[in-house]
Amino acid sequence: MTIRHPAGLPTGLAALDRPLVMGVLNVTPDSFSDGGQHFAREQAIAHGLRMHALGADIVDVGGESTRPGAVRIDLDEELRRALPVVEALSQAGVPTSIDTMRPQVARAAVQAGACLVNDVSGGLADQAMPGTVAELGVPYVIMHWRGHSDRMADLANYGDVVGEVVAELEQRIAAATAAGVAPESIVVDPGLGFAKQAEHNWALLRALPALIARGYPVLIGASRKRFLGSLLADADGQPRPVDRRDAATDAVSALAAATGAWGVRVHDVAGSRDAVLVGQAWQGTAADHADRADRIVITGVRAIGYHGVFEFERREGQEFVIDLIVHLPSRFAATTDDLSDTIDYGVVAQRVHDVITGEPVDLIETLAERAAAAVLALGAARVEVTVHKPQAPIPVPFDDVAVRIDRP
Ligand code: PMM
Repeated sequence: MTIRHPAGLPTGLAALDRPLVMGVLNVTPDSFSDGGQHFAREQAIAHGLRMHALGADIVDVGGESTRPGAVRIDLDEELRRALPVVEALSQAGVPTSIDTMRPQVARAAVQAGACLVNDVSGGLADQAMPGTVAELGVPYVIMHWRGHSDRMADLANYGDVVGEVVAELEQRIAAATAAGVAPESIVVDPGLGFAKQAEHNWALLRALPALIARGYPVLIGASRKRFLGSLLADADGQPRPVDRRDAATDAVSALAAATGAWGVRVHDVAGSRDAVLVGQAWQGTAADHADRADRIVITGVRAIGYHGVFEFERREGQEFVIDLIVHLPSRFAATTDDLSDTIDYGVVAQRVHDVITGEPVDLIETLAERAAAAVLALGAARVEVTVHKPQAPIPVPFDDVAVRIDRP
């Protein structure tokens, strides 16, 4: 089961083979769920450490509230709130991300130890953000966003919410890559609750397989949001209070993990940590997702080789034929039309041809293993190799004999 992590993630996190749990740490007086609770610096640091101990893989530090209706704070205030917390947690060995729309905050936070930039505006709030992230070389979460919190309720107008959100995310991805962000370092987030009504959030969650299938790691931020409160409304129609939405959040985390999400951004870290493991075990969809990878198929790469256990095989040689299914690590080339985003099939065929004509071995298993290693070395995520030996010394009539392997 493989999770595709964004490039640039610290090795400790990139080694995880399960969806990541990102703990929410709002160093704000007014965020909708935890606003005010961790506003004092020492409290915020203590809460970050606690979330890490409970299983947060990353603690997402934000100094500016994005709750519906929130008004912006100035740059200095955002820096004053977020930076010391990022710095203290990073020094304590807790991986942190910075939740900001401002490139200046992103830069200072990464310099203080943050390992990822979470930009809820996906680069729309400040055009300098993607270029800054490109320079910083850290993963970049591009969230779907239409405007600042004071006006986002008015922007929740969609004909086809899934189509529009995906198209708008693609535009932000294009802007980010044009500014130098590596496509491999991008994570996308549908931005639940940001210029979205409850029905829009549910439509996006139902469409999660399609979003994941576009090839970018996907982050989901449903935690304690209003659409869960209205789903769980009481008999009088009163929404479930914010502090009693964690079980519903955990359910979203499990389902997101089962669908193949890269990570969940949550307040209740312990619950979601369990939930993502359940979701992953339930479906094994990371493997399904890998099964949907784009592939290059090459059949019939042939050459004379001198492989075999018999002396005459080593002396006279015979034809070996190799078929390949090369699973690509991403689907980028299908969108970018750029050869550098895929593996050149001419190079693949040449390397495999070289294996056939190369150093003799006894077994076609060994030949298949060498061909697989050569293809994996070109950056394939997985390769299926079939080596045929149609003139093998088999003492009865036969059409073909072959060995098929699947690596890694
Ligand atoms: N939601 C909030 C803030 N930052 N970042 C990402 N990537 N995705 C989200 O859904 C998201 C976010 C707002 O809610 P909060 O009060 O939980 O921080």
